[in-house]
Amino acid sequence: MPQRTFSIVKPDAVRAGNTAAILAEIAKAGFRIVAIKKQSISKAEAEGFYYVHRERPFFNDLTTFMSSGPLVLMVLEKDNAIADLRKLMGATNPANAEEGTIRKKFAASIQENAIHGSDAEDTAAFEIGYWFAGYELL
Ligand code: FUP
Repeated sequence: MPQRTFSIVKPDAVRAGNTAAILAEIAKAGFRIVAIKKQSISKAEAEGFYYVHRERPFFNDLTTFMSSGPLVLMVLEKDNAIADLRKLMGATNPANAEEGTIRKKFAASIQENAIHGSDAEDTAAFEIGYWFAGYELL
């Protein structure tokens, strides 16, 4: 059975005009797009999404950034999707990201780091359900 994961092209990457290039990297790596939508999100929606990080010092800046402009929400599918997307993304801080990863190519900083990907099966299920209704998963 293929696995599903949740991903975001973050506002920095959308603003910089890198959406299509990032989608191309995702397609080249063999992911199927189950659902995709470009929209802006509110600060409150960002806070709910990043609820696990609510006690972290970067929570306010992170949720302000995530609600600063349009982003692209996606559900992606392939065998081993969660781990494979994390590998394709590269390290959270682009300074530590490996050559060839999306963050190495497109991210500017640890906060404005171009892409999100779920880190485990339970977070993927929460994140998919947070942004998409069942009937949108095709
Ligand atoms: P990742 O799973 O690689 O996206 O990283 P984390 O779950 O650790 O962090 C989630 C988001 O919080 C990161 F994408 C960016 C932001 N963050 C900061 O802004 N500063 C930090 O020091 C750590 C994370």
